[in-house]
Amino acid sequence: MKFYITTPIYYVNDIPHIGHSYTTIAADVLARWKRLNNYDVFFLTGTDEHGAKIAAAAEAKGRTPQELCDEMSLKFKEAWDILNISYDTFIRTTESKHIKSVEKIVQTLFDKGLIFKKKYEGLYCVGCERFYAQKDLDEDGCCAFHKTKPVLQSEENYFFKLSLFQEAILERITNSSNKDYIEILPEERKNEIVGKLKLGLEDVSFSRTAIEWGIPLPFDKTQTVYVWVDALINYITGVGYPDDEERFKKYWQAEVHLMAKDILWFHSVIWPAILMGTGLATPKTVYSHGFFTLNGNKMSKSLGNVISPKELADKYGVDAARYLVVTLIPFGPDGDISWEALDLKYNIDLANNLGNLISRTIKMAEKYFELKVPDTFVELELAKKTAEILKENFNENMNKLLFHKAGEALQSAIDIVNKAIESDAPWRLAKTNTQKLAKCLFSYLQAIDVIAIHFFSFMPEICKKIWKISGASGNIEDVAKKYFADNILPEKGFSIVNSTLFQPGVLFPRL
Ligand code: ME8
Repeated sequence: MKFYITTPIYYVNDIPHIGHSYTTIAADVLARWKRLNNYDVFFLTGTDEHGAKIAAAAEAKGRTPQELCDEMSLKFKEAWDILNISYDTFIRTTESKHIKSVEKIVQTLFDKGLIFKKKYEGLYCVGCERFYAQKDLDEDGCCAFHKTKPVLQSEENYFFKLSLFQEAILERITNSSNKDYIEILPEERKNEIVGKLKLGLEDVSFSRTAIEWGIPLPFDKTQTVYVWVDALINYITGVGYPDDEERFKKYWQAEVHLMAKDILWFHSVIWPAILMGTGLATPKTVYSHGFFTLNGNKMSKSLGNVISPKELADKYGVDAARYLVVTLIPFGPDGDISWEALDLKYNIDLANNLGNLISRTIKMAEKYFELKVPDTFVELELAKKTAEILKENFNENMNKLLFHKAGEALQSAIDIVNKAIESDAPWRLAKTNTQKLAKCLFSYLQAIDVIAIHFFSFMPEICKKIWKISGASGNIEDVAKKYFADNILPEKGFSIVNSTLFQPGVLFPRL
């Protein structure tokens, strides 16, 4: 089965920060989880490079827009390399294949009579790259996301007959038995979208006359395609539209479009309408997580409180940073984060809980078994118990993108093994019952492997190391794929008896 997941494509006027990292890590964790579950995954991310905002940012830096795009898209790529993001394609909207894709969609809509010319006057927020009605602004007349006043713009533009799709979109997002059902999650955000949709849909401007930095309309080169239309189409270009028919047929529609709530409207209303107008399938799920603040403040370059992916990786290590960022606050609602909260979670979950489990198990092997996997009766009770709790509390939460809950399940699995060690009291068994001691060590190693298999999507490189500790055979990804397909532990556990335990060093140095 295939699974197509996307992140938003990020604007290149900003440097990659923890907000972009949050969505991208979440998408990566899900992509890796689905791969382990034997899905044929396609994972797309990239950069959004046209529009007034980018042109203005380039001008402010004395660069051409293309120079800025080249430089900044590289910064996003570097950030995703640092965070070990396993995307299949990184798309840029200035690529010729994307331009071709946009031209084809816009021309199709035009040919179908869904695009018409109209004079329009409205309040435009450059930060959001969209028009607002007065009623959508706060009491000072500012947009909620940028706290700036949109400016009055008057143009003759090409409009898309969005209003024609109101009923059809409402049907698709509210009727779960419709074969083209679009699931919008979380539920509360879906309700907001439904409420707004019921108030009516106005036709929307799809082109700009004053903005040169964009893709010219194929049927009127004096205007450029509205940047949001250009951007949304990336999701089909990324899987081969229009030239690579085979790939497109295989991967489109998207199983999950992931983003924050700021851009949910575009993804759950405008994008489906474009697709329906063109005659293409709509996405299956549109998932918007919350917006987070840093110590109660909005993150911004001017406040100087932006956390970069590199800072995160330097402080905690790449894998720990990935786990912490995506599990710190519940996935869905808004939340507040801080270095203090990240440090605390690092110490509790990783340095103390997981780190301690690993180091005490290795010490035990070293002290009593010359660092060898004991050759003993296979003892899998503890591994089975660990697997059971994960099956109940981890898998479903991962599939529902409730990463914080999946993280809790991992921690309780680790707790079970740590508690088993305490109640077995190996230091006492060493004096009284060395056979049982051998069985105990063997069983801890198998349980640790079960944990590593489940932790893998969050911390791939660390889990590869953990996998080696117990002398487990094969590579962790292949074994995990088999484990999730068969849903059963290998008869003799994962370790090869008598192999020497790998010592990974301190995995999570205490802060
Ligand atoms: O909107 N909390 O790009 P963008 C959580 N180019 N998520 C955050 C965040 C925060 N504080 N800050 C950023 C655009 N994000 C368009 C998208 S898609 C066809 C076009 C994440 O660079 C979150 O995913 O402004 C949010 O939706 C996205 O960055 C906005 O990125």
